[in-house]
Amino acid sequence: MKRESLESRMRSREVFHTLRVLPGAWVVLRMDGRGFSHFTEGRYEKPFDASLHALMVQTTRALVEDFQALYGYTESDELSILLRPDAVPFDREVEKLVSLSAARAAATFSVGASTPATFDSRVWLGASVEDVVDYFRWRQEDAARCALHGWCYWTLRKEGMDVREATMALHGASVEAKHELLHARGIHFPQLPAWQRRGTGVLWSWHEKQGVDPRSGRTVTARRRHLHTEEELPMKDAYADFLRRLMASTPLDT
Ligand SMILES: Nc1nc2c(ncn2[C@@H]2O[C@H](COP(=O)(O)OP(=O)(O)OP(=O)(O)O)[C@@H](O)[C@H]2O)c(=O)[nH]1
Ligand SMILES: [Mg+2]
Repeated sequence: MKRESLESRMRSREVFHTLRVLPGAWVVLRMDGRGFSHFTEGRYEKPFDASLHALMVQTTRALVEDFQALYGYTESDELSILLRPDAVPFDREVEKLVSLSAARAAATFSVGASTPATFDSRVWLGASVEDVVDYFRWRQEDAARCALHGWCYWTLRKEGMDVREATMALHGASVEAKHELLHARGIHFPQLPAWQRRGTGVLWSWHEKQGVDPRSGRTVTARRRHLHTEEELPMKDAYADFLRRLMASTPLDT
């Protein structure tokens, strides 16, 4: 009797454990590297480093696989995975979703980088396909804005400006002025790698595989699913269409 009451009293303090994401909602989990402004210092090329990007892609692929997500997207030190409303694991428990996604991101990244790194994770809920389209367009716009700013800032820093001078020089500068700043130095922003300006997608793709049926000895064709990394994502309206097509696909297509 005493044991039971201790058990239930202690369990009752797990106040967030019953919290679940809404049934029927699209779920995005977004993970972000903790303190990466500092972590990347002296380790990775500024403003962009292909090896850091490769690690983020590897981490995104691991999350898409682990959570059987419909889509993964990464830019800078963050990644998002999209879960279908009817395919949210862990019985939609918020604590499980955020803790296990952050843990998986940190574990995958850290093993790849051979040094400990941590990620936070949060839940975003979408009520409709168009909500989800807006979410991913928002993250892609963030990627584009940060890439342009980062390129300008580090170009000025590498020319000898200190933090304050570079920050002041870019304060209030328009998008056109930033493009011009880079152009004057021979950097054509639209020609920089797409992953830097648009981010990178991870999605499932089907291929056919020929094999021999051991019982009949006949050649058979089987459909196999593999993860595809899309380094040349479309932008704006074309990206919205790409996302709508993805969400309209049946689980068998993806
Ligand atoms: N050197 C380098 N840094 C990068 C690269 N990609 C992202 N970063 C850095 O990662 C940081 C990401 O920004 P935030 O997530 O806002 O900052 P943070 O320091 O991680 O802070 P919290 O996320 O709040 O913990 C920025 O400072 C970027 O400069 C890269 O390819 N190379
Ligand atoms: Mg971060």
